[in-house]
Amino acid sequence: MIKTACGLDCPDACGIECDIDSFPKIKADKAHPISNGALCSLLNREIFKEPRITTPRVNGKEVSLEEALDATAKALKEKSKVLWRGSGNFGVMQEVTNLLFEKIKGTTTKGSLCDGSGDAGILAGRGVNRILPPEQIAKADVIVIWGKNITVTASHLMPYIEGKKIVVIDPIKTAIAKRADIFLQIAPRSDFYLAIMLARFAIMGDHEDKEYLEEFAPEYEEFYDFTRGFRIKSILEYIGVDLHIMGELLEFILNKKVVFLIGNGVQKYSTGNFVLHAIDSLVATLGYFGKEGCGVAFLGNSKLGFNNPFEVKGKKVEKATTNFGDFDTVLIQGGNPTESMPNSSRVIEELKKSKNIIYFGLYENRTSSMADIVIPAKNFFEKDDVRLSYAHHIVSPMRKIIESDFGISEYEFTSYLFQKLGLDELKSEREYIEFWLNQCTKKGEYYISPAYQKIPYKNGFGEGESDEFEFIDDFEDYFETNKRLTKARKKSKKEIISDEYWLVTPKVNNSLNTQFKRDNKITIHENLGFNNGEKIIAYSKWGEHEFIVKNSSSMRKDTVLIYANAEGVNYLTPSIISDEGNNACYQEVKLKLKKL
Ligand SMILES: Nc1nc2c(c(=O)[nH]1)N[C@H]1C(S)=C(S)[C@@H](COP(=O)(O)OP(=O)(O)OC[C@H]3O[C@@H](n4cnc5c(=O)[nH]c(N)nc54)[C@H](O)[C@@H]3O)O[C@H]1N2
Ligand SMILES: Nc1nc2c(c(=O)[nH]1)N[C@H]1C(S)=C(S)[C@@H](COP(=O)(O)OP(=O)(O)OC[C@H]3O[C@@H](n4cnc5c(=O)[nH]c(N)nc54)[C@H](O)[C@@H]3O)O[C@H]1N2
Ligand code: SF4
Ligand SMILES: [Mo]
Repeated sequence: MIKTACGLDCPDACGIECDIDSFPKIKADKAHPISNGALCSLLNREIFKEPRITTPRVNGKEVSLEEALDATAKALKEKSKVLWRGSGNFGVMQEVTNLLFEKIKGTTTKGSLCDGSGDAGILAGRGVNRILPPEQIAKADVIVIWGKNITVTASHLMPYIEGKKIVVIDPIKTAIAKRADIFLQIAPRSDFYLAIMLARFAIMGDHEDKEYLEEFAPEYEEFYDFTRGFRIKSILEYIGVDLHIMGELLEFILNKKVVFLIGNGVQKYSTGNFVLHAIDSLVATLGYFGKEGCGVAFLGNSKLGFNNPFEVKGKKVEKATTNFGDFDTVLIQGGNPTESMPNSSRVIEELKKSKNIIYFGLYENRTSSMADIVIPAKNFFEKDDVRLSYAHHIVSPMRKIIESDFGISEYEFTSYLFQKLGLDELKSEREYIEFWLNQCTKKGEYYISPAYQKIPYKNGFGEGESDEFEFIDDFEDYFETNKRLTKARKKSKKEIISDEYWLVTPKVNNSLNTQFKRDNKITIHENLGFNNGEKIIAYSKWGEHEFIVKNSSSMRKDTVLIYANAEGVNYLTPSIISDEGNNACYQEVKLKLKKL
């Protein structure tokens, strides 16, 4: 029996037990503090059903691995080259290819398709983005699940919230919303205002934690002034809630142990950083940082506290809006940018301009179909690695379970190209893996991240825990009608245009981003006049695509849902970057729908 961990980009980072003789039958590692006895359907089923790329290709012709790698070496000698890495595998050894790009003076990327704006908002307030340990979630009385589809995207957190009072804030009536004590089905992209209003009402009612604030966040009066710069009535209308429910919600979370589980949903906007900063400012006002059973759990920084041997300097371009056409050679590793990046038609046009597209991955997809060179990768059962998590502090060795007779690991790939291009020797794979693990503490058979703190922010904020919390004091938003919501700006009567719909694009059960099962559905409010199963065109100023209608009573009338794995969804999304954090803004768009 060998223990390893799931490498998919998922916060749970479950432990796995494998018996080499019965592989691919695998089991959850029952002793692992997070996997609590069960894996999800992706590991139980989907991953083993998915056809792999087994043979390398150059210009459409099947070749040997050596020929494909030699063609890669030649392409990497071009003047300009970029490495665009996705998050198909969350192991730390994915990043070893950075060392290659450093040596050949290539470009890498900065920013994120995922959580960059939220992270920036957290850094603005707390100075450092620490993970709230799940055991603190377990000690809370009330859990506020805010823009996080926990039953789908972090199912192993479910036991931690069992039996607690639940508040859900989401434009969609999700499975967890159906079980919530309070559910606010707010308008998409209104979370900033909700957080600001809650903080304002809390201070108005004298509910701020003065003792805490004096010590850890003394600028709270300025923050109160900031919250008063927004118009209550028009904001509540915009969010789609009334005063009564705001009062009820506040009552529900006062003087208790409260954990806020914040998901990606709130920050897929240009203003995503402001949203997390506003939520954190609300939480600080209530004195809910640094206390047992309290705090905010967003997607944490899994590499916090580690020395990363793969961190390189050099030129970097925005990951979410990379202009592939600026480069002679594009190496795409562990990602599917023609489908996962926003504004697909732009991405495809840009890629067409590049001379050499190299795709290094496991599965065929639209990106592999465009590639000049295709290199099959090994999956995480076929190579050694180390798995960190963005939701807890367990660090798991990922162990090679089977010897695969095709494909190449990222370490072997880098090592081959180092040799071929006459670069210095790499350290051995084992040395890198040990370097990561040796930075951890050991607890029984598991490793714990060096960033682990039982109660984060207990002694204060910032890296050295000696800083104060910085409240939000600034907000800029140029999208849509939001301008009318600040007092300083002219009031306009313009209402939200009724035949334009907010797009929400959450994750779904049987896929992991664009890996595994895909669909082409659009879920809409049942009274919009479309029939179940009907084909429609959804379009935005960025592009259009055809989808199949699914009517649902879980939707708001002003919102449509297309899952993040849906084929074509990113033809509709904008290639813009968040105000801070260099993040993609998938939901900063309104759609129109037309019958076919
Ligand atoms: N509309 C919309 N789009 C979104 C999102 C959204 O919410 N809405 N979410 C965004 C988010 S949060 C994320 S994280 C991104 C993810 O987007 P990407 O990072 O592009 O990830 P995937 O689409 O899952 O593609 C991963 C690919 O990695 C390859 N792969 C898997 N394992 C390995 C390995 O071990 N080695 C190598 N070399 N390759 C491997 C597989 O072939 C797979 O096709 O998508 C973003 N796209
Ligand atoms: N099964 C499965 N699990 C996954 C993934 C997957 O593809 N499949 N992907 C993994 C990855 S890469 C990531 S980043 C995480 C992300 O996991 P989550 O953080 O849960 O993110 P999402 O699923 O994108 O969206 C979460 C919720 O936000 C809501 N939402 C959308 N817009 C808004 C808004 O404006 N305000 C509010 N309050 N809510 C809003 C959506 O309706 C949805 O319920 O999941 C990971 N886990
Ligand atoms: S995808 Fe997530 S929930 Fe499923 S086995 Fe992997 S880590 Fe666990
Ligand atoms: Mo993500």
